[in-house]
Amino acid sequence: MIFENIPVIKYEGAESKNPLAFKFYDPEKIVMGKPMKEYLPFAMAWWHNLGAAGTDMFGRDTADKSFGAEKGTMEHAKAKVDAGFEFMQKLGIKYFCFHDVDLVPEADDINETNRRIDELSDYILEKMQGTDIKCLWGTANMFSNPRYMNGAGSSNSADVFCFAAAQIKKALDTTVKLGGKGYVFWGGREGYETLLNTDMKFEQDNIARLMRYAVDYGRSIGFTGDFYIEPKPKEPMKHQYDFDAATAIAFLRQHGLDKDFKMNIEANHATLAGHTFQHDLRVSRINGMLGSVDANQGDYLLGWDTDEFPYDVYEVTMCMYEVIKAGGLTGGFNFDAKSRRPSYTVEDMFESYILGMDTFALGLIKAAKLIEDGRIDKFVEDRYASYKSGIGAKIVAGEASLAELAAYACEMGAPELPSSGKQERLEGVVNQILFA
Ligand code: XLS
Ligand code: CA
Ligand code: CA
Repeated sequence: MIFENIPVIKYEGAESKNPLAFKFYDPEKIVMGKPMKEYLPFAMAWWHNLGAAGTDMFGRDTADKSFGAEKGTMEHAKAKVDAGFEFMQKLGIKYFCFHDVDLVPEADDINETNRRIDELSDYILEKMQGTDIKCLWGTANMFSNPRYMNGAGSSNSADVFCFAAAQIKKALDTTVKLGGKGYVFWGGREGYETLLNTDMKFEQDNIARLMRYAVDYGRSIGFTGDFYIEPKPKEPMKHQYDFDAATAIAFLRQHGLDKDFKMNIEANHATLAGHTFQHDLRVSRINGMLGSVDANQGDYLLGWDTDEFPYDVYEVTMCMYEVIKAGGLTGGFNFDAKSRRPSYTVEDMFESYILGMDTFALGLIKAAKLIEDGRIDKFVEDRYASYKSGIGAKIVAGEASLAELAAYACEMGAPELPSSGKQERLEGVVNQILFA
């Protein structure tokens, strides 16, 4: 046992003051006809939970994530597996997500890296037996190594493009081996620093080519899950091509990739794009492209990707509203989040996940209430009532002509003002649902 002093985390209810207990996440509790755990397929992010130890631009690690082994060795890679499985089992988490190089230390030669990945994924498979833990999605890290300084699919170097292909192939093989439901492309460095040296069209076409090669290969080895784009507007690049959900969806359609891909929406990325989390979820949902969620939050005072554990119940309620309306996720909720640097203890690892899971449980309960209450949905429905009959119905049916609409308007003189948006009333309804 690695986390000897940590018990199995149980639901104790809203009155509990035990930091190592759930206050709201009650996996069997029925919400809108289904147990909570079915609405909330949580996943552990290998890189943050088992890797990130607090290093930032100004200082080194604060947390000890050695798990009793020497970092950079295969023993350490295996210790991370042991720690990860004990962690997930104690919290009742059923999924994990990984990058290739989160699993094993990258070697100088890719053949050796691949051998290590095989050895480690065998070990993970062994660990999976007798548990109901599975892989949610895998991905390849095509942004950390200096070779990717100009991106992977968008690199000016064809050799780097091929290296990326090799990493994707192995990450896909491993995802399939671990029964993964999805495969993620996060843009990483697929963007540019200056247009003075950039052929934007060529780079975007090449990213699509890399994705097409990946889809064809994935399908050929029996991968039936979804590929995901995870939009992000900037960081590390000044401008990233997968700016937001709308941009990524248009890109997929332009390149004929929209049948194989969906969105993996990360809260902190949506807000970096100048949207709310709910906005990017809504854009994905109404386009039938909402696949999975990277569950975290940003800081409204900071302009970068802080990957904080979500505590904002308002934001998460709106997320769950979109998820329920979408009929659930085919993917899950991956906590792409890290404890703050001064929260460096083992207890903090668990308390961070408890916070995130409780926040999503609350969000689910409140979103269900919002829908059952019906006032918001009814208001939106009624707001467009003028399109239900008369000239409005004709417009929607596509049976009018511009000349006919113009004649209608000229006869009318001037339209009345549209009905009030009642924003403040609706905001009050949400507060009432959240706090009454
Ligand atoms: C970085 C991204 C990354 C992806 C997976 O900002 O969130 O961690 O989720 O490559
Ligand atoms: Ca992410
Ligand atoms: Ca992020």
